Amino acid sequence: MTEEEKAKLAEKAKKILKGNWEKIDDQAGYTKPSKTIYPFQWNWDSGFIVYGYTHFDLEKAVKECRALFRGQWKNGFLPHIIFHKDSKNYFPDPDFWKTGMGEFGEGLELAPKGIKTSGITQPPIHGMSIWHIYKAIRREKGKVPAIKFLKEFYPKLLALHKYLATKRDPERSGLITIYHPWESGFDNSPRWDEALARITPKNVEPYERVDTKFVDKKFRPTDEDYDRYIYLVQSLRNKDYNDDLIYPDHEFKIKDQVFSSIFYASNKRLKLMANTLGEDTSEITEWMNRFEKNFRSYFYSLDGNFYDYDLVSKQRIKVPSAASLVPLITGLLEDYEISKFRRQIGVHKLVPSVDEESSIYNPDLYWRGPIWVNVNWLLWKGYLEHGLDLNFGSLRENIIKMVQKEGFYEYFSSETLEGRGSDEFSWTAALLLDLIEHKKDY
Ligand code: 9WN
Repeated sequence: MTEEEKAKLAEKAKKILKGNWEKIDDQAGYTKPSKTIYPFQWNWDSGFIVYGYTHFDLEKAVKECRALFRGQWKNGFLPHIIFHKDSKNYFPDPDFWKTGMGEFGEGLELAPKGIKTSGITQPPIHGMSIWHIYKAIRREKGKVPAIKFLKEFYPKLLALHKYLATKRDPERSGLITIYHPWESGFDNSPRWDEALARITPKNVEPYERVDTKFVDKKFRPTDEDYDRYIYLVQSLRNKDYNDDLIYPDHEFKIKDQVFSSIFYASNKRLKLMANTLGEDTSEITEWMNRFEKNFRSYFYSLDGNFYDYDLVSKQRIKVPSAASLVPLITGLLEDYEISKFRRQIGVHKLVPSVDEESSIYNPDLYWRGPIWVNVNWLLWKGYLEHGLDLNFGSLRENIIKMVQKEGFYEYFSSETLEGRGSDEFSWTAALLLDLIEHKKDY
């Protein structure tokens, strides 16, 4: 690809981010993942999106984080959606989540006042992304503004990590428990099939899906999936999103290897932030030690692959998927594991969300086979985390080529590479920019 072609592609990416931007006030704003199907601020999308802004509009990167953390709850929990503005184009909407209303109508104590949010979270990538923004501010504007930025966000991040390390890990394993497939970010991944099949949705309120108005139903989760998604939200809502009430008998409780690996990678940066600010690092070190001690005993199977661990069935979920490669992001893997991962890369030399040889693989269906840019970017980051070269495994080059040819889609058919889901998708644009303009984080 010529420099001129790269520049042209980068311009397109910036244009998409600008088009999906929503100003809130002079201090904050956010980027809708997509103009049509996802009209609010999403948690892990924002983490990916700010990587893009660091390459051309640092102020927006900061404003995006500010908007996101305005939705943070008093216990540190960071919701997966922040509904800054109204829109009829999404279900479940704030009226369904009812995070502002406790059982006795007094309002949920923990939820922030005056801002509507969902009641579940998403992979905590913000230690990574906030450290990345800090480095960019330091490079471009100097030490003083960079430290000011860290001082604003470090306490918020620490509160989020403390919440995860306690309420979502009462076992003190260093691995994080999710309550809902949406918390994984890999919604209808076959990783969750068995756990969902055990659940019989009861008393599901009548609801109407909106997603299928924008994207062909055959590329989205099924109605049976949605019934379970909604049932699980109702179960959490019935307990006022109170972890102490939820944890003992919630029906979907999984130690997610992607979520936990991202948590570890974020803790690495959180520790660097603490050192930079002269803060105590003992708690963060403890969370990292727990992960290092336990991630293999929970996730690593004798067949040589990493899998999620189901706390209800007390078994590893042996589904061959891209998630098994994401522990790369921790930087803790051995050389032989990295070479094994390379052999699992698909026909287009990009990693499909489910292994191509598996009987459940579907090249076009959402998280059940298509190629996602964020997942491949995470794996590329994982290579860098192990000190490998920027172009190792050609992932970087192949993601760029795919987007240049097919467009900035939400996901891509892993058979034909054709774009699927929403077009002008924000994280595809942002991560493409990051791949093109890459600068070292450390
Ligand atoms: C539910 C916004 C989000 C992503 C998720 C992706 C999809 C939502 C949905 O879109 O999930 O959170 O309605 O399908 O699976 O990873 O954060 O882009």
